[in-house]
Amino acid sequence: MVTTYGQAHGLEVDMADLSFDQLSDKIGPDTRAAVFSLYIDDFDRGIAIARDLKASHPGITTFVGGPHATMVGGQDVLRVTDAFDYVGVGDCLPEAMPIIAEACRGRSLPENRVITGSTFDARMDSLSPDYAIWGADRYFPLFPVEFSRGCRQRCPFCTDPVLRRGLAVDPVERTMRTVEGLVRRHGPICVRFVDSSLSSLGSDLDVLLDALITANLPVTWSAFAYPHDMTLDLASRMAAAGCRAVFMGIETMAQGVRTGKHHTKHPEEIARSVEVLHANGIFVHGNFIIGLPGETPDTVSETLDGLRTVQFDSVGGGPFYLAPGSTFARRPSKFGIDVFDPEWQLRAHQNFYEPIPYFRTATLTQLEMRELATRFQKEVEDSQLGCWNLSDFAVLCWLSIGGDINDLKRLWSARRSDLSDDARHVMDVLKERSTEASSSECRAEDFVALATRVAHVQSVQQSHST
Ligand code: B12
Ligand code: SF4
Repeated sequence: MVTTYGQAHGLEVDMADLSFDQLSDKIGPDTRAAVFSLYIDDFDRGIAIARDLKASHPGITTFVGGPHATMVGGQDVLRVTDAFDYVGVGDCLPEAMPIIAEACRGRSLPENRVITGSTFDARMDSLSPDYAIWGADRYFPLFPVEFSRGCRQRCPFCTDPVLRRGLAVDPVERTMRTVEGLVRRHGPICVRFVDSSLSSLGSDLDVLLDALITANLPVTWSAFAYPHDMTLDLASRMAAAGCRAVFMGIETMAQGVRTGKHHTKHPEEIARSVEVLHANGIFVHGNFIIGLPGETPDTVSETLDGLRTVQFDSVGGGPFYLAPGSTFARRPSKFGIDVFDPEWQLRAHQNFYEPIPYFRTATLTQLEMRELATRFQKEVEDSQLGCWNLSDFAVLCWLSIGGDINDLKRLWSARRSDLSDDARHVMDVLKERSTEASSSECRAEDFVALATRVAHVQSVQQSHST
């Protein structure tokens, strides 16, 4: 969306995906602005890159926006760092892009360094995303598409319902135009619907599914889904419309753990939803959070026992962390959460990977949550309760190059030492264990070509062995 707005303002835009690209390759003598779109997990790295850039190119104006800046708030981002000249909060591109354009044209800029949108109510952008900036050499032919913004559910650990108030749904014709345009340009494609909970969109989703089924496009897709929504009829229409994988936030299978999710009170919904999805050939990743209020070592065991009765294709997750802006963060004491560091929200991005304890629940410290999360992963792997953390995103990457899901599941769970060098490298990158794909010797298109060869070899080997 940032590049779409930039181009619509007549700017010459180049995009650096820092998983693969070097920012230095994108900075030229005429570069006037660098615009960062960051999440919590890459906020620290974004700050470091922006700071280096400002030191080496003092004439460049830096901007930051995205969900983390929105949740922390503009003034607080400016307290955290001086690496950014301007901070965009919320869905503010219509307001921010004229200022970015002024910076590019070397004109004077406003004194107020925080740019906010006209509303925090959920709204779709008036411009449709322009994917043309992505060449065929970008990465897998997998495209993010937004059909809605906001979330109908209100899980207290999550910031999706807080990022935007309410829910906005794109007109189905516009989403279909986006998908049809991608197919015209790229042929068969994979689409990752980025909606917070696509399955919760009720009649709007029905209309989209009908349109996809009628159009019968060569599109394979995945999405976030909510177990309570999942009926046999919905699963079969999703499959008919091209869905091959879903990501379901289960969080826990134990009673008494605070998720705010319907299926925690009605655990039978979990098995039922996996069953109807499997009956329609849809891959199911179940995601878990270890340490939500009410969690104890016994509830983790209860979840593991539950997992022995429900066959997820993939199980993933990690320790609970208090997220800036979430309902838990707004009223911690109501949920028995004790916060030790009054300024924790300013340090949340630094605490993402190596947390210095900043809170605890009534039942667990953060250290205990991490230990339990490690135990959880080990037990899932040792007892083969599903592939560990094989999300729908990796599944779509694999499908997009003609791979077979069962081959991927086998490679994913194999011992590293049993894999060929090529297969090991591909798995490491898909598992985000390796950043080698980002080295200058390995371009995105080379990595995709390697993954395609590995997928092909697997399917040949499988057909020989059967
Ligand atoms: C789809 C999705 C994913 C997908 C795809 C991610 C991807 N990289 O494409 C997957 C499943 C892979 C994923 C992974 C993760 N995600 Co995620 N994800 C989402 C989700 C549901 C939608 C994101 C999206 O594409 N929205 C549509 C775009 C257009 O909106 P947007 O990015 O917010 O941008 C708008 C504004 O922010 C603004 N804007 C954006 N950039 C800029 C820049 C400037 C300068 C300006 C002015 C404005 C601006 O303009 C846009 C509107 O036009 C959001 C929740 C949500 N509903 O937004 C969570 C969300 C963004 N994810 C989140 C997290 C934590 C993660 C992970 C770190 C989880 C983990 N523990 O590993 C990883 C990190 C992945 C990564 N770094 O790439 C958090 C971020 C919280 C935070 N404080 O940053 C969110 C909010 C969910 C949550 N409640 O926890 N995610
Ligand atoms: S966890 Fe999922 S369903 Fe719950 S509020 Fe967040 S996005 Fe919505």
